[in-house]
Amino acid sequence: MEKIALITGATAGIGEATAKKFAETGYDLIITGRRKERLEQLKKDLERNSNVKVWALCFDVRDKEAVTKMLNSLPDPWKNIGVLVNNAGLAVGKDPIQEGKIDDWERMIDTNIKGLLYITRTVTPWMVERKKGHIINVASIAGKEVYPAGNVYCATKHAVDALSRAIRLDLVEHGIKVTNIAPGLVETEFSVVRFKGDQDQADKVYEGYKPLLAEDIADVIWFTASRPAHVNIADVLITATAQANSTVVVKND
Ligand code: NDP
Ligand code: 8X3
Repeated sequence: MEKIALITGATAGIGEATAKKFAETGYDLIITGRRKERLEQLKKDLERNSNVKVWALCFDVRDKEAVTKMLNSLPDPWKNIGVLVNNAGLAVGKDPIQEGKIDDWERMIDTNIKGLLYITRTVTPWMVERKKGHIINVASIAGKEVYPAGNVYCATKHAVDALSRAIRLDLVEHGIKVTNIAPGLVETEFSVVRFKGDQDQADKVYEGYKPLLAEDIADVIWFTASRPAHVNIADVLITATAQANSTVVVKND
């Protein structure tokens, strides 16, 4: 196997689009997520359409033991991961701090920060050993700025942004690249998850302008991964043309 990418959160949105993009360009893939049926279907589709090998691992990134056990269960050739895309993540709720639900906060902290760390801690020693690899963290514009009622989600993405910079410092001497990807508003299942299944509330986030699509971010992730060995793209902020920052979006209505 020449090129292997591990993509977390590949059952939907940006992760799924990234898996498709990498498969089209000849990467064998390790895809992860909690929804087993979607993972298995994606594995079948990728193998059929792109003639690559796909390993599907179903686990919750918040489960430290599961992360370690599942990744360590990979056969040795599959541990030669060239690109790790730390994408699994979510927002839950959008409440001012005094009304915030502590369970929501814990889900975001456990998924977006701790989950990313569990994955990274398991995979990086394999990269260090080979003196080669690329870690791509999907952070957010919410890791650059804050917005009203974004409090804990923004804090988790600021943590991802800080980790991208810190991990780069730790791994530079081992020849490992680290890229931080900071998307603005992307129409995926993100808002349905954030608003706990309320599709109408989710739809309103993307009304009146053309939001980014998951494929737009997948293209950028792939671009950063496909640069020559001596080039590292450290940080990319991507928004819809209608979005100027976290709080200014020009809508037609
Ligand atoms: P989606 O909800 O469409 O996809 C999220 C993915 O993360 C799913 O595959 C989901 O898989 C996985 N995931 C969530 N929680 C867990 C968990 N505990 N364990 C394992 N996998 C998990 O959202 P997006 O594609 O939009 O989000 C992907 C990343 O992009 C996130 O980190 C998000 O914060 C970030 N982002 C999104 C933006 C947007 O506007 N959409 C903008 C900026 C950043 P499953 O449910 O099967 O476990
Ligand atoms: C997702 C984008 O603006 O909803 O990270 O926080 S935003």
